[in-house]
Amino acid sequence: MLSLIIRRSLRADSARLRARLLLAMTAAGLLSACGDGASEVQTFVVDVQVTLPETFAQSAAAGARVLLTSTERNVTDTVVADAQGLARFPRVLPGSYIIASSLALDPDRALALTGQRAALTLNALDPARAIVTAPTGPFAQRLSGSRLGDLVIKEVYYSASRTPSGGTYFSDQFVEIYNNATDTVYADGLLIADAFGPAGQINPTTVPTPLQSQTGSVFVSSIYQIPGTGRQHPIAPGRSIVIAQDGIDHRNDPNGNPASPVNLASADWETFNLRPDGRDLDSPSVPNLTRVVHRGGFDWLMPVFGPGLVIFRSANVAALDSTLVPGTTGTWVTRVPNELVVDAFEALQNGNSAAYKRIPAALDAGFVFATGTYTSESARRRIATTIGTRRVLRDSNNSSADFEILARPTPRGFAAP
Ligand SMILES: [Ca+2]
Ligand SMILES: [Ca+2]
Repeated sequence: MLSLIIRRSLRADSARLRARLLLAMTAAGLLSACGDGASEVQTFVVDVQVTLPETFAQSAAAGARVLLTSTERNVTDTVVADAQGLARFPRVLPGSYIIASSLALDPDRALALTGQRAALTLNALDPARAIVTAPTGPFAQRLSGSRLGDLVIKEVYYSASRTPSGGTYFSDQFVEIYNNATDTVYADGLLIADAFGPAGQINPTTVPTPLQSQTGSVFVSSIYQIPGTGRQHPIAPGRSIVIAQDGIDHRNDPNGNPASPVNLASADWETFNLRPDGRDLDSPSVPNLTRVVHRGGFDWLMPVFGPGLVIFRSANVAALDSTLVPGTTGTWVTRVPNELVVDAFEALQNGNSAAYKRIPAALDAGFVFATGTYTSESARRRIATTIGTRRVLRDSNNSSADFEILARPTPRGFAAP
């Protein structure tokens, strides 16, 4: 019967391929004489063990589709992996194969495995696997795959601090960006910007931004960018980067505030606004973000009443539209279309400030607020679940639900320093 299978499969092949296969079988010493004079060839049991990415909650890729394709015969067999992620091909002819696996996760299964409710397709490929002797064990296939845009704003310390004598100090503000995905994400080129508009009824004449009605875009004042050529600044799953306004130990630096809650001397980046008067401090130990557009203060200052922030990507940030804010004579903003936004965060002055929202609801349906200004409070994204040691942060595109206000910031961590 086996020889029949061989003959049938060879019939359609060219004489050259047939010669190659027979040569391979001879070399492997696999030919044996048959009673009718035809040759019978040995076949192998081939097992493929499919596993999920290392950062997932389980290892076995149950239900993965495994495709074994003969490169000589251009024939594909498909087997669905069992509950242990094992796919067994019972009769494999000697030859060269492509082994490919795929697994489509629906939102519920993705949630259980990754902590995020979003459909996901995983893949693995072994493009050239020679099988000329009986395998001694299963061939391993490790699936990989990730959604795009899995960087999230993890923490925003905007309220700033009081000095021991009761003065105000805001150079210790920072933003932390976290890789909420299951694969490494590169920060290269990531853009960060602050939404234009007041955070609430700061004074009796304050009105919400007139750009609120344009819900398809975020209108931003200053834009800074993480440098890099594409793969220079990896962020591993469950890790983060800290962007300081000034990358110094604010508690001990002569320019700092002994009552500041943070040491940012080991921040990953700082915003540096080069000015003729040198008023912004350039910490030598912390690399500077690229200043794309700077409108406003002597540094990239977040409103202590509450900022709206976006992180976004654009292949050509210089080409984004700038527009004059209606009702002003010289206030310019840059329009960032919603579809470029990777994540958004909004804090407003207090619980009655909803009318002042600057971030469109499609990107962030809520807002968070501190008890006041210069309180050292920090807004941090809540933890949705923990898989292994990796925290998966809540991301429902609603800062009201996703963030909580902490009494003290927790840069690059989850415990107070
Ligand atoms: Ca700075
Ligand atoms: Ca610096």
